[in-house]
Amino acid sequence: MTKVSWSRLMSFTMLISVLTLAACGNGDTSDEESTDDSDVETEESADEGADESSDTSAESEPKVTEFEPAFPEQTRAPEVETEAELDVEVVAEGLDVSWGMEEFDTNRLLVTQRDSAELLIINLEDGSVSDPIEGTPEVNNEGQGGLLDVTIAPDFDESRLVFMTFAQDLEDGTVTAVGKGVLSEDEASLEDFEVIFQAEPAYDGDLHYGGRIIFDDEDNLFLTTGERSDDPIRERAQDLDAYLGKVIHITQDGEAVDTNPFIEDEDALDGIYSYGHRNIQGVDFHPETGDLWIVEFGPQAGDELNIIEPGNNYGWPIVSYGIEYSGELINDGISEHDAQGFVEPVYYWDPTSAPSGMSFYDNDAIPEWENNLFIGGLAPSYIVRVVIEDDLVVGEERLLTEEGERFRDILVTEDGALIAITDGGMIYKVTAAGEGETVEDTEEDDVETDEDDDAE
Ligand SMILES: [Ca+2]
Repeated sequence: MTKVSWSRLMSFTMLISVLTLAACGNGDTSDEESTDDSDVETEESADEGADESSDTSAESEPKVTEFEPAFPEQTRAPEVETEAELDVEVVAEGLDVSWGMEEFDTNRLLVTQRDSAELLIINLEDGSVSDPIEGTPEVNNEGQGGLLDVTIAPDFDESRLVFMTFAQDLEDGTVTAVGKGVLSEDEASLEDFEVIFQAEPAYDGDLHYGGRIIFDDEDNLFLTTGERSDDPIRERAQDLDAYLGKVIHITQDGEAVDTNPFIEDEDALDGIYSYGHRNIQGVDFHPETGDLWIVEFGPQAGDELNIIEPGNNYGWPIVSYGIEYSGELINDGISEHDAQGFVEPVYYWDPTSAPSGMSFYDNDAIPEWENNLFIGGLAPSYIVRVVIEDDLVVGEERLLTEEGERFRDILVTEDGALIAITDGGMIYKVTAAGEGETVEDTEEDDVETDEDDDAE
C-alpha cells in the first residue's frame, strides 16, 4: 500500500512539474519545429534531484507526465548492470552525422552521412574510411532530412544490391524515399541507382521522416516512416490512404507485399503493415521470437517500444504516454490504449530517452547480452540496453553515458561487437575485454566501472 501512496505523491509531484514546465515552456514551444531534432529541449526539463524511488530504476530523472503504466513492466524497469568487463574503442571519428549502417563484408561497414548524403566504407579492423561512394541519390538535407538508412540485399554476394532511404524533394514537398543501386566491384560507385518507393503524400516540412529499413526472411523490406510532425499533418498517421506514420512492407521493387493486411481494402494503401506511429527510428527482429520490434519517438516523454503485428493501430496521435512540448496534454491526455482499440506499447520512457537506431544482440560473444536489445539515445546521450523476457522488459541499463554523443544507430557485427555511430561523427566499438584489438582506447570505461574514478 506504500506503493499507492507513493504513486499519488509522484502524481502530485509530477503535476507540479508539468505545471512548472507549462509555465516555463513558452519561449521554447516551437523548438521541435525549428531545431534539428525533436528531442533537444527535453534536456532542460528536469533540474531537481532524483527521487529516492529511482534507486531501482535505470531512470534517475523524475517523470514529466502524470500517466501511470498499464502494467508494471511497461516503464522504468529495474536497473541492471553488465557484469562482463568491456572494451570501448573509437574506431573512427571526425565524420558527419552518421545515420545508418550495415556490415556488408566481415568487419566492414557501409555508413551513411546524413547531411552530405555520402555513403562511406568503414573498416573496423584498421579504422580506415573510404572516399565517398559515387552515385548516391540527391537528397533534401534540411532539418532531419538527408541520406538516412542503408542495408544490403539478402543475396548481396551475387546481386551487390544496396538499399537506402533518404528525404527526397517532390513537387509538393518532401517524402521518405527508398532506392537501390548496385555496388561496383571496386566499391567506388553505386550503379543504376533507382527510387523504388516514395512514402506519399509529400509534405512541405523537414521533420519526422522515420526512414529505417530491414529485410525480412522472405527477402522483402520493412520501411518505417514518420508522421511529419506538424499538427494537423500528423493526424495522417491514422489514415490508411497515407504512408505517414506507418510500418510499410514492400518488395525489392517497391511493390506492396501480397500478404499485407490491407490488400483487400480498396480505401487503404496496399503497402501499409501497421499504423498510428509517430516517428519510428529503430527496427529489428527479435532473435528468438522472430517478431518485428520498433522504437518510436514520443512527443515530450512517451517514447515507445512496440511489437508490430499486421493491421494493428498503435494509437498516435490519439493516445500517448507523452505530452506536447508546450506541456499541454495530447487529445485530453488519453493514455488507455486498449480501451480505445489501440495497441499498448511494450515499454515506454518518461522522461524521454530519445530513441534512435536499435539492434538485438543476436550473438554469444557476450553471453549475458544474448537477445538483449540495444537502442541509441540522442538526448540524453547514451546507449540503452533492454533485457526482455516473454515480451516484457525486465531490466534496463545505460551505457556510454559519459561520452556526450548522440547515438544514432546500433549494429551487432558477425563477431559480436556492438557498433554505435553518432551525430558527432564517431564510430564506437564495444567488445568483451580482451576480445578486440584496440584502435584507440577511450578515456573511460564507464560502462562497467563506478563513476567515482574519473576525477583527474
Ligand atoms: Ca503508441
